[in-house]
Amino acid sequence: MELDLRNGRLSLDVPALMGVVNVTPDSFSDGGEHFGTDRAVARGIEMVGLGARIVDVGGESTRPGAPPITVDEELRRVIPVIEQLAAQQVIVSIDTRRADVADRAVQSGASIINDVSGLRDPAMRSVAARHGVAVVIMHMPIDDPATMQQHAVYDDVVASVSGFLAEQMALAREDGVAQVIIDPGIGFGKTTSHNLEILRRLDEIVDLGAPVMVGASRKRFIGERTGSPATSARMPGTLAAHLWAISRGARIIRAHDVAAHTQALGIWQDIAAFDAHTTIPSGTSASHEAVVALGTNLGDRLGYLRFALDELAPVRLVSDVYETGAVGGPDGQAPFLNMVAVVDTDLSPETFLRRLHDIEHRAGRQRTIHWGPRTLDLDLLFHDDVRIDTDELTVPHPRIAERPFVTAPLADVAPRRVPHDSARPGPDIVRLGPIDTL
Ligand code: HH2
Repeated sequence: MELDLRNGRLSLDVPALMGVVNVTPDSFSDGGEHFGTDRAVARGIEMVGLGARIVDVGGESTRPGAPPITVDEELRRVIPVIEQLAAQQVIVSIDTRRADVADRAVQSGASIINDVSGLRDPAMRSVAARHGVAVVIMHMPIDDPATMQQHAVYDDVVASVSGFLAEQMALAREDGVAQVIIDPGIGFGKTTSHNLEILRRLDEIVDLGAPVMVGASRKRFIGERTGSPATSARMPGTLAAHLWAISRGARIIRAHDVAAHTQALGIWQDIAAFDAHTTIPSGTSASHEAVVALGTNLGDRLGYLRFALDELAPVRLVSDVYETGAVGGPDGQAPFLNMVAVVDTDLSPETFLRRLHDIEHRAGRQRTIHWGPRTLDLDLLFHDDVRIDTDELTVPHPRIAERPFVTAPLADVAPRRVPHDSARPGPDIVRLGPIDTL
């Protein structure tokens, strides 16, 4: 499962974290913390560093009782933040109920529209269709946060929510919206019992077929069940709700506490990967996405590349092959062949790295001359979006931006991962074409 976004593909094979940046003075969860453009941008960038793959930017609080704001005020809050985050290759979603705000936000670089009113407004559907962006359709019983709690009355809350989401999905598709994410709207016009029931039966919403997003972060039902009124004290309950949701098939988690979620999801993932027969629900996979750079300048260079790709299988994507002048090392080295592969693996970054070394070894590489000629060099560029900096391993690979022989093939298979400050490829980098044609 993946989203095809304007700034690259976002795989949902591994559940994705969406970090929340409310550019508001009054949100129930983090009101005032990120108010002001600079603070909001800095928090968004920080969240990406901590493992968020999407940053959700909102300018209007949906808390019951929050004072309404004008479209101009909402634009003034969110647009500069979106522009600056998008300029740094961050995948941004705009959390708004207003088509005009969504339109401007997408023009400023947002690639997902998160509409808590569930795309009820036809103008919102037409903005999404016109720009070809993904949308989050969220359930709330009426499009009015001020009175939604008075409408928390259902015969069967899961049936009502699923029915609404199915209808809105159908309308969205009729109107040409390309990609839809669905969200049951935890806490929106729902009592504590409703929220618990929705989470318990989340698989019924997953069965609708679209990627499911869940946002239970710091919400009131957690405070109510745990007797911890302060929103900032609700993280443990939030993690429990979100891990439950993932094990029921949720693919996107909207959260304020990104570092804690990255750790929790990582461990969930590790456990799931160890025994694929027990904890992984159907329709999900334990796979990680590893991005590997390949290089060779000695002997049967194409043969070594083919050997490596066979060993790395299953390989999801391969770049073209590039011939590149040697950088560093002794003078007069032969040119390299370089490529980049995106690989599915259940292994942790450390174990995967050992596997790369083993493949290099079996390709006859002698680690004698530093930066000297080599039959096969395999570098781990990325492992999902984790960040590791130990003596043995640094991911993302620290020298990607300064190596055009890496960024040129990387752009073929994972353009969103190319650092924005990368050196430009020069004339000594020649695209030879797909490996099957060489
Ligand atoms: N929850 C909130 C806001 N937007 N969007 C989706 N798709 N799903 C959610 O569960 C969701 C959402 C409420 O949380 P927060 O943004 O922290 O508060 P506020 O609306 O007061 O700004």
